[in-house]
Amino acid sequence: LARELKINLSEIKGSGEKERITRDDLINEIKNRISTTTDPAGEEINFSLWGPVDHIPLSKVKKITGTRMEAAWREIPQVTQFDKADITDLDEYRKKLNNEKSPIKTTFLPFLIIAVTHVLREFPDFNSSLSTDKETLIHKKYYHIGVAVDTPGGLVVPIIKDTNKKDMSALSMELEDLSNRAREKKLKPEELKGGTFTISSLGGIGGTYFSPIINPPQVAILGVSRAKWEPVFSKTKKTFIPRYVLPFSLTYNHKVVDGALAASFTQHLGKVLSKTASFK
Ligand code: CAO
Repeated sequence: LARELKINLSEIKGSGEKERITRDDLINEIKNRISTTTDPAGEEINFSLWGPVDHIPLSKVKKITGTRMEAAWREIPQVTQFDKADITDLDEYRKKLNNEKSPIKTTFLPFLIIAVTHVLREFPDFNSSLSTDKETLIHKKYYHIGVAVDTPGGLVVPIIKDTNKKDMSALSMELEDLSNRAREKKLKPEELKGGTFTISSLGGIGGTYFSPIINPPQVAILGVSRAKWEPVFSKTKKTFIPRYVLPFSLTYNHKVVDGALAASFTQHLGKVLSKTASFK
């Protein structure tokens, strides 16, 4: 039978006496090959037929995130608006803050949180949720910003509450504390609830633009990539000048927000980030 079906017996592990390959072993192998080539109803594919594999169980966090992301992807009509901010002055200011013997290092995230909170106050639709019957938009009068933190166990999003009431150093300290505890799996359940908007920053790693997925019941999320020096044309100087430019993306629920409003949001965010006065 093996010869007729061109099956190499050395690839089959025998279950019979002294590991002999039985007729049943051969039939099981044939069934396995049929199911892997046709995969009719999402049946498990036997990848080891084509080479060695390892099976690594998904962490609890990865499984929960995966289920939530899958639901968000299926249920929300989401669009991503890409934009850039000139953060040359902001970067100078950040370096100055870090040189002034500040007890804690300031990264870009606290600036982003302040800028986003400022823009959310002017564009309340982005700080909202849809009611379950999808007929009412619930504007939230509080600003609780979730920050995506990459941990060995998977992605965790602790919430910084009342960001409109906190200054740069308070935000820096809270951010450091929350991201450390997220990595040590020491966050309390209530520290992961009640977020009104999320920031996902991959700027420390690299890349130019990505499309983050909305974290329901929120209606928008900001994805931040790595700033780079770029030649920008100056109308007044009539020449290109080097500017430090931050690429960012805003994914929004198109049931709640239209493209024109999303583009206004990102333009406004770009302006806020370009002025150091926004942070003093
Ligand atoms: N452009 C250029 N440099 C940037 C930057 C940006 N947008 N963002 C951060 N950096 C720099 C920082 O300034 C720092 O450099 P210096 O040491 O020279 O100052 C360095 O990159 C590392 O920053 P960081 O990433 O550790 O710090 P952060 O405050 O920006 O971010 C945190 C903290 C918790 C958000 C981050 O560690 C993290 O976990 N990011 C991953 C989030 C994620 O996985 N999102 C994807 C979700 S979808 O799967």
